[in-house]
Amino acid sequence: MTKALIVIDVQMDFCPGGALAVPGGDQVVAPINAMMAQYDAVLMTQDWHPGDHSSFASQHRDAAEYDMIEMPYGPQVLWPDHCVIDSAGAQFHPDLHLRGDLILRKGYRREIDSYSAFFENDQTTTTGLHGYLRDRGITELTLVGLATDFCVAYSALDAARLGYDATVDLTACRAIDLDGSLDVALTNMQKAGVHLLGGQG
Ligand code: VGL
Ligand code: ZN
Repeated sequence: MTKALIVIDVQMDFCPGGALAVPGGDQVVAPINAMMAQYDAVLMTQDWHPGDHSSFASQHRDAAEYDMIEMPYGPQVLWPDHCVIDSAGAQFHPDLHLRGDLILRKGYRREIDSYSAFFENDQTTTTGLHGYLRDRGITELTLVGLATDFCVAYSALDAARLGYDATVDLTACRAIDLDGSLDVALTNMQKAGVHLLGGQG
């Protein structure tokens, strides 16, 4: 059994003071650093959007931040501008150990958002991560990072659907919790057979 730690979006814009700050987002850094040595591989995702990304409320007339709109590929939350390519907010938290085997960037196409590390939000366009993990014989995944109810949950649900033994360690995750989205995400992950460790810190 080869196991990987997948560290989701531990970036400055998701930490306190950032453009899309997740409450307590910076508190995941220390536990994640401490976990790394227990894994055969450590992978990191980096939310990485062009400045005119279609998930930004600023790109839509008559729309406000956190509105839900219908995109050609399905419903999409409109976010504050965040994780713009090469900006300070897109950088990893400076204390995060970059003992990464792979950094996977996602959300870099203007037309489509990508919460999951495996598929963009149309749920069919692949990021290539499944092939990478298969090639390396990695079958067991632990997911941690930001945010529990968006990029962590979407990644974990796809991992379970693809047949990985998937665990989310909630002690090293923090949530945005938009209109009950955390409860929905936890329920969906439980139903999909994702193992949930620890409580929400
Ligand atoms: C995320 C909203 C927009 C996340 C990324 O990392 O959970 N959430 N982009
Ligand atoms: Zn994003």
